[in-house]
Amino acid sequence: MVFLRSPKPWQLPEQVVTSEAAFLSRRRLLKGLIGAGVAGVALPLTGCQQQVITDGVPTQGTKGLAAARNPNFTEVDRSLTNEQLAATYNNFYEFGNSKHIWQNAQALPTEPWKVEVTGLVNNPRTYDLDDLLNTFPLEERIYRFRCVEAWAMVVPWIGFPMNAILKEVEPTSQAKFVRFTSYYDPKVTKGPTFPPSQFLPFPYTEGLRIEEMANDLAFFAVGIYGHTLPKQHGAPIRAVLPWKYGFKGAKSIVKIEFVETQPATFWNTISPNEYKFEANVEPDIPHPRWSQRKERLVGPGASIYDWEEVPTIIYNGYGEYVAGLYS
Ligand SMILES: Nc1nc2c(c(=O)[nH]1)N[C@H]1C(S)=C(S)[C@@H](COP(=O)(O)O)O[C@H]1N2
Ligand SMILES: [Mo]
Repeated sequence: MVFLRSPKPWQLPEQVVTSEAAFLSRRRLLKGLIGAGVAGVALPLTGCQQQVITDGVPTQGTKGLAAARNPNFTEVDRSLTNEQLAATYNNFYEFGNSKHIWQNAQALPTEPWKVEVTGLVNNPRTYDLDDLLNTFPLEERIYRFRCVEAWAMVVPWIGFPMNAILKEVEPTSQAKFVRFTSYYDPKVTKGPTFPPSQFLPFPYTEGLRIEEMANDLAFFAVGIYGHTLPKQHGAPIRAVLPWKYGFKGAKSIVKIEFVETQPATFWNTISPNEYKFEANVEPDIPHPRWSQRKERLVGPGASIYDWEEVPTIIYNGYGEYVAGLYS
């Protein structure tokens, strides 16, 4: 069955929300295009009149994953996001700048897959897909998930703590930061039609301080909702950092690199004032274009237009784990 909806303007997420994409179309890209000698480019309108939501769960190609739930992360103060909503409302700029990229993302080739762990480490390693699923004990964790755009979900991830990789590869004392690089092949990850990819700093990269990576909350997810990750969620492995804004959680990671100085990252390169390297969830620090005091929960109803507004919590509710990192 297909639901055709004509939401009222105030219900349109693309208009309420102030997206990461909005900045691109407004400023940097115009500048880029003008710099490239292209004049008078018309910007596409972002508000769409109609949304099509199909009710087949878009998780084709996934396999069941058994994992015990970590008793410390069994529930939070809000209900789990509907799986189908989470799988059809994504940010993955490699496949476009709308939330509705899940079909485009099926082009991502995930087998074979290799993750190279390199840089300032004693034991560099390369993991293939099998290694990622079998080397470390997998566990399930229910985490709050907060995008800088002020929408939020609650998601049951399956994976392992980042600390497990730290123990294997042993960063040297010189290593102060880690950098994650996402899969990028312009023939596959075509990026948004507008702005064109060549104006974006692909491949997508993100980073952390080593102490942040060693924190118990920092997680590599290889699964979600009881199965391997669907491609749109960043198959086969992505970072999950629940006390930070969602953009820190790089998807479809191919490289983990230990470095001495703070690495350049995708959003921070595009707009350093709006997307800080640290990017902790902090209600009192507004994004330059909107407040962060409240967030909109996606679901738990049947459609993305059932938004419930709730107050944003410092460190997304994980202060007992991470506040010490920032004192
Ligand atoms: N490679 C890559 N990783 C990415 C992004 C992206 O565009 N490319 N978007 C980020 C943002 S802004 C968010 S909010 C989350 C969204 O994850 P989800 O689609 O699985 O909910 O992925 C993050 N990781
Ligand atoms: Mo985001």
